[in-house]
Amino acid sequence: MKPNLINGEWRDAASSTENRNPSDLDDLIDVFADGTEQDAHDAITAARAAATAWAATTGQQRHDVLLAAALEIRERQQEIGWELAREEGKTLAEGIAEVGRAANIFDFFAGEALRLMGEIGPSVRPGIRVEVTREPIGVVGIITPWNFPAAIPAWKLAPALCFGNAVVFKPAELVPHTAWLIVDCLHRAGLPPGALNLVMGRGSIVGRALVESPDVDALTFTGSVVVGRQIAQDAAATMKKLQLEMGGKNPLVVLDDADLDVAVACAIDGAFFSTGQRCTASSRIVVAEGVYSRFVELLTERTRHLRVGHALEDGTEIGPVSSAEQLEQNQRYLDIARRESGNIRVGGERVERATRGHYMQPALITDTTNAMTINREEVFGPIASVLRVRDYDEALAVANNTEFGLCAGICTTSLKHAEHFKRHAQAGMVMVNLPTAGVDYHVPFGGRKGSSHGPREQGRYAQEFFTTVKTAYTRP
Ligand code: UN1
Repeated sequence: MKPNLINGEWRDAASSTENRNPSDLDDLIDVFADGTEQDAHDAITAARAAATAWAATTGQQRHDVLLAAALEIRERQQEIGWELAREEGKTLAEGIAEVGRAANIFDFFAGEALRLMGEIGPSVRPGIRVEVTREPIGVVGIITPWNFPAAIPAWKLAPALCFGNAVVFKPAELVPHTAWLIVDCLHRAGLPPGALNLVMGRGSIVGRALVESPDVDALTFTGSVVVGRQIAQDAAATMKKLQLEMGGKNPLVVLDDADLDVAVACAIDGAFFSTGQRCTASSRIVVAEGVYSRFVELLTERTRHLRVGHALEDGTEIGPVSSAEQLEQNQRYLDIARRESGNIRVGGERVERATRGHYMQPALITDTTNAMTINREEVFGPIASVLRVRDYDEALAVANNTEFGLCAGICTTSLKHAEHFKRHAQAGMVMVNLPTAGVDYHVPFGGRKGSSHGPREQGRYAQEFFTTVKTAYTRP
């Protein structure tokens, strides 16, 4: 059994959960401890006890720990990337790239531990000096999703620790293996006992304990809208600081003047890579009528030939869906789309491969309107729909007509439309002639409307959530 890490010690649990490879259900990766409510409370207590000393370390000490972890993760990039792809089902190339990204994030935040600066200025009153400084918040709870088992933990753990917070980390039930490997690297990099605790287990037990505990000062969560909303409600009782990253229903606009090769490549990557299991996925492809037939034809052909297979096999472009539940959900959304008179132009069927896995062919749905369920709710699978519009103005209106606001993309060669779209897309991130998914790690990440709540993640902006500001007045 892979144990939890509580107060610097690896602790087994009374029960454990099997973790299987979604490309090959006969491949048992390992069994992982099911954290109990008591484990969660012990981890929170340990974090609380460790927080003061960890906050008092120098930036250099925190830098050194994070850099050591970054170096080990980078050195083991192939191995951990392989394990990630085995566990989550994204392709080996995607798994390896994601682990490289995680290493870069730890490296970046190692530096941020040294770069944290305050402000100093005169008071409005004579003879008084004002200082504005940032301090750790205390104990941070981290709850991560299954679709980026290395990168999302990295971009929450690294800033939490680099700014001097103690952490209790609960990874998604589906992907404890990658989380465990990363925590193991951090643990051996020299963190004091209690500064980082790992409690694997159920959201309804471990997650809930983190949300409800008055000893957790801040909670950062990436996951579904339903769970995010529930967390916001439940966390209100203790008024903890919250950062929630939830769904997307991201539009990719294709205008008449787009370079169609670029547009098709953006749509394929944005909609289907990582098996479409990204909150940044391009799930609504909004196409101007002048180019509609040609674009849809090209996209259909490219989608038809995407090679679905075992994540670890050479030549696989699209790995399996990560779980049976997710596969069911994808199929349910296809049924709804059919009922609402969408046309499944290509794909959508479950397929079999040499090993038992959750395979499905990516689906492209045409003849959809923005009012259909398929264009309102996040599916989180390899399913994209196409919406036909007259021109740019209608495209922008359709793009913004959603409860979400994470990313918005546009493919155009018109500077005027690109600039207008960057300014008027109601989204936290805008991409021009690029897929909506796949972002840098040194700049802010996050959305608007129903997609996000609280300060941005990543880059310099991460300090907004992971520190608290103090204003000090001095009469010398
Ligand atoms: C990316 O597109 O590179 O859950 C990152 C997600 C996002 C991360 C996307 N929080 O899909």
